[in-house]
Amino acid sequence: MNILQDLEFRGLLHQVTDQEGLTKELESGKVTLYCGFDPTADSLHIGNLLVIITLKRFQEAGHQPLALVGGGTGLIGDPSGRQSERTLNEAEIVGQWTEKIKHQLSKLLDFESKTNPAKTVNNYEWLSELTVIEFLRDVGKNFSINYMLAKDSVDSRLEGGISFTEFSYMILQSYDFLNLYKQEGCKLQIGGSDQWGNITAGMELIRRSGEEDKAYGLTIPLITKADGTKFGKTASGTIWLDEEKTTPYEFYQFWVNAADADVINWLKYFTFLSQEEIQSLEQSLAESPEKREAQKALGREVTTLVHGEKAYKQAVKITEALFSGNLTELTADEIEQGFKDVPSFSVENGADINIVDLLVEANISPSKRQAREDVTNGAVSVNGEKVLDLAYTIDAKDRIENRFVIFRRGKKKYTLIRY
Ligand code: 383
Repeated sequence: MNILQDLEFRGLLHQVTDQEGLTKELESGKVTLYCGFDPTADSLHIGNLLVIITLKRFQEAGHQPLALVGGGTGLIGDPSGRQSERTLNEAEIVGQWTEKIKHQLSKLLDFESKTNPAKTVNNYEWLSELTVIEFLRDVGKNFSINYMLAKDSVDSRLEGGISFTEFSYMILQSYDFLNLYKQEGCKLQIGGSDQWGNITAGMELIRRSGEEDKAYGLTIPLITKADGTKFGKTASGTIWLDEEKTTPYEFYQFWVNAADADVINWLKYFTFLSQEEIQSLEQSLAESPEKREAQKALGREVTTLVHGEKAYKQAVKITEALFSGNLTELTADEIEQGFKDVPSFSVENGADINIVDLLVEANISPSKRQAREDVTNGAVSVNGEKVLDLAYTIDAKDRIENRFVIFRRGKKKYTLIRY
């Protein structure tokens, strides 16, 4: 199976220019391809992950990926797929985000390969050197306004309004493609379906610049969820690739909670499991959906890819501890991850305190009377152990690594006491 057939099997081929020509090109040797990422935040998120994984698939098939960070374009703002004008971020901030994103990308592709190592490039390097005269005279002359107005990214904004800045964005992305074509022999640009207009504009610029060889474009589909809600967002917000913003445990939870109707597609999209392995998970899903084998495999593969084996194992450990209620094995760091979304109560000085008093003070039980009742009824546990003694004192022995005590009232209501 060649790379395009593999992408097709996975449902990853949305649009491609001259599939036949590209197939020949990919079969006749190493092709250099690129995808760009604008620093619009301090981290990439799972909306970017699919195309990064697609770059990885090309690399595994022997081709050479360039990951472009838009240090220049990030200062301008891509109108593609957006209903309204972006607010510009400070240049200094964009510079910091560029470095962060470059670092994230460098962990996801193989930069050590002897034959086809990945490379990161930053378009600030050449865009910041382009003078306005050159831009208008040499580059802009290749774009007709009519052509630009017909692009979705512009057309869809004509009514609501679009600045000259965002209107010009496609020219910059096109110039990148031309530049990488000349400097790196890069013949293929890939991206999400929102990037089709920008990618084909770049191909047009390369053609008009009288370059001999052809350039190609390929897009992958926008991920839609079976229930119609937006992919990559949960109640607690965007799923980021930065572990400081979304902990590996939360990241794992996102995948493990995939709906039955989505999970097989996501296995195809986001994992390197073979067709056979995916088929057998599909069978397991049909026969014993309650085992959630497909979801667990998805969680394992994607979490390991992004955060590594150790973080994946830790995420499973936290999940199991929370499920069984047996919390004694968890370290303070694991508690921090697993209980991020649980209400917490901070205690300034770690003085010893009676359990009933603490239940009231930390708003776990609404009143002293109720707190007593909760304890006697066996509804309260401390670090996973039921406490029935009204005279019990919470002290150093209960503080996990001197930082946390975990309370549970009833079946599921957790509160984290922080010291
Ligand atoms: C900049 C300069 C280039 C080529 C591409 C770019 C970035 C591009 C863009 N991409 C999105 C982004 O950065 O805005 N103009 O947030 C997203 N991508 C990828 C994929 C996606 C797109 O980073 O569909 C989702 O992740 O293409 O929205 O020379």
